[in-house]
Amino acid sequence: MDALSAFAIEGVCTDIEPLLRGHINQTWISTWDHQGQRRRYLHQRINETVFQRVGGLMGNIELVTKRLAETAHEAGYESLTLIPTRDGESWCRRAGGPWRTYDFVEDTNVFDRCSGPEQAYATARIFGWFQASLSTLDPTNFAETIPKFFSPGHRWAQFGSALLAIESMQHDGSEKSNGLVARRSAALPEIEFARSQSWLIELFEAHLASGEIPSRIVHGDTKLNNVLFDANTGEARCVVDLDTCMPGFSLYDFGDMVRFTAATSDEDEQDLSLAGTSLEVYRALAGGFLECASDAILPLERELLHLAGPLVSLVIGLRFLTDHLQGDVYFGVKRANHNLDRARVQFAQVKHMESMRDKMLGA
Ligand code: GN1
Ligand code: MG
Repeated sequence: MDALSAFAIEGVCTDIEPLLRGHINQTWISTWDHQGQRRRYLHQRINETVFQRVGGLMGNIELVTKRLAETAHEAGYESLTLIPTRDGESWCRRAGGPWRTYDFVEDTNVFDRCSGPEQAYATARIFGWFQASLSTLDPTNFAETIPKFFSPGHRWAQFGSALLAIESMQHDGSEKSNGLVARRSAALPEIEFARSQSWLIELFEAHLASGEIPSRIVHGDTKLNNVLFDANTGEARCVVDLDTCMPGFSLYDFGDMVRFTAATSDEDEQDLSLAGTSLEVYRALAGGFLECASDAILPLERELLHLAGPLVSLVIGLRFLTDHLQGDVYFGVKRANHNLDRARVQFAQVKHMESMRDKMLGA
């Protein structure tokens, strides 16, 4: 792989293997031998359809990794280290697109499902530390690499546009149009459910528009599997996937953590009787996050904490549903109706959280 030679790595490359994770970028791990020492690196080809401003994206990551390197040691964590190119840049363009390289963090485990409150607490603490560390950075120095990425109103508008597009292609008779019309008919219950939840979008939009919920640098993808846990001690060690670090709002990070880590099923589970949210895990997440990020949380945000999980499940569910209605143009899919299945799980979580709102409020 020609791209690897662009990075300032010493030694001889002895192995390259793909790492099949994530919905967006392509990742490989390489092994190098340098004077008898073995070292590994993580290389990513950045998806330019999703990240159209790679310079801005990598500029954000440079700011974030620099700041985290200053605070990680004292907090007992590690941060990701970018390996520069031989020209001293943080990324390069080679055949096939833009590339970057990180030092590989050895001896860690990644989990797609949370083992219980203890692991949830550790996850919330590391993401809380992450956010508190970045809270002193000026959001105006960061690029918005995917426009309106965190805006609930924008996600709502994209959903509406997908429905309108299907409406307008209804009678053109092409195979593609017929397929999308059929998708809409089959997804009517989900479309109706989404509409019934518009109040949640409006509530957050109003607070964001008035500035009562401030703009902050967030992680933007606080899934449990974006935390590396030490293989020996089981402790949370390092936050990865810095692609969506950009101006957003604190409660998005908390809500995304609830959406994924407190989920009682896989994100693409087809048996909806398994989908839902664990109250016990939710409580552990709220406790850990408030302990570590509290300096960065305003009283209003504290008041809205219990609605952050439902909001982000709804927004991500809308994104999956919108992608399904557009013919799977954004998220990678591995089977028919994959995005619809994902949307259903998110909406089941919204429903479940709605049914235990009082308990979440008291957490
Ligand atoms: C995408 O590719 P991955 O798994 O890191 C998406 C997130 C979603 C997530 C849902 C840039 O993240 O916003 O929450 O899927 N990333 C982007 O699993 O859209
Ligand atoms: Mg991600």
